[in-house]
Amino acid sequence: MLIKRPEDVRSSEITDEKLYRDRRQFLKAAGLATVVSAAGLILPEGCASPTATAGGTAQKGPFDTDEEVNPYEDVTTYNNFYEFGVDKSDPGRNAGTLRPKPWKVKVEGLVKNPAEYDLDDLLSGFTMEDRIYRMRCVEGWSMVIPWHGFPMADLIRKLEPLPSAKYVKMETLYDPEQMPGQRRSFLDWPYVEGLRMDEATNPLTLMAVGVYGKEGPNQNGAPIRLVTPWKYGFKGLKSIVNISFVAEQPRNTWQVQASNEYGFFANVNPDVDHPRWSQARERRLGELVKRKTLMFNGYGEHVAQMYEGMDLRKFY
Ligand SMILES: Nc1nc2c(c(=O)[nH]1)N[C@H]1C(S)=C(S)[C@@H](COP(=O)(O)O)O[C@H]1N2
Ligand SMILES: [Mo]
Repeated sequence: MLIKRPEDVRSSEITDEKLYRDRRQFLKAAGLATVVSAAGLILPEGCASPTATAGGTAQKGPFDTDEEVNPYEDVTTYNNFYEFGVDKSDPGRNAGTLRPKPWKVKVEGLVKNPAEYDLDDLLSGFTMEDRIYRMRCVEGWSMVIPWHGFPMADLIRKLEPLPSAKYVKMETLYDPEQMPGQRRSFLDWPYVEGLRMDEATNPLTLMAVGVYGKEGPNQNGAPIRLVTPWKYGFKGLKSIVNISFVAEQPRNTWQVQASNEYGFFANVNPDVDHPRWSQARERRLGELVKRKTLMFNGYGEHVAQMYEGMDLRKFY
């Protein structure tokens, strides 16, 4: 498969990315644990405490993979975001029409604090972290992405769902003017996804506001998107405008589209094939030889307990 690479990635971004990777490589080679600051600087552990720097720093967390991070160019030019076209290169070229600021998020349903929030207000008080996650798309490709965001559990704690809330349902913006792909109705817009409450509050689950230590870009789901690294990529809905707490399991977009091919849970599982292709292997972007796909994408120690007693062949 050939990957199209548009020429329009700004050189300053490429430089940022190169610096970021080179520092990581250097520190890895030197055998040093790393501390990633909000500004993208990496210092040997011990040189900075979490409160030492303006803007804050975050220690390399227990969830970060040590695998090589994909370049900024991969992360921002090989995307799935059908609201901007179905080719992997479309979102990077077309997502400029999205206006991520100002942004409103409506919170509704079984929750103590329903309201239409200005995103800045909703996020006030949250500390952004950088987390390096392995990501796996149902189509068979994978990437390692440094996300910039905060645990979804923090947001849920702030919103205070009622005990009757069992699931959280989320929706992407519907605005064909900003998202021209929505003028064609091959998907049932807006894109919808959901998580069971324990999944939403799992420490791995992130609300990302950007990649590579800063906000944006649009093609990755600005200004706020979901990241669940043990699930196939389609669970990670982008550009969220609605969060509702519900009692029943919601129908997500791909279930509506093809319920024989896509389930609600979408946990990465090398033993359960997609009806049209195997899920046993994956192609990491930038590599030629395929890798074996890991159960729960390698995150079993953090998430497997949530599915104990469930038949994961039935609940795919
Ligand atoms: N709104 C919306 N969210 C979406 C999609 C989409 O088409 N629309 N594609 C999903 C799929 S299939 C994948 S693999 C990931 C890709 O995220 P990335 O481009 O940031 O790597 O976004 C997911 N979120
Ligand atoms: Mo995907």
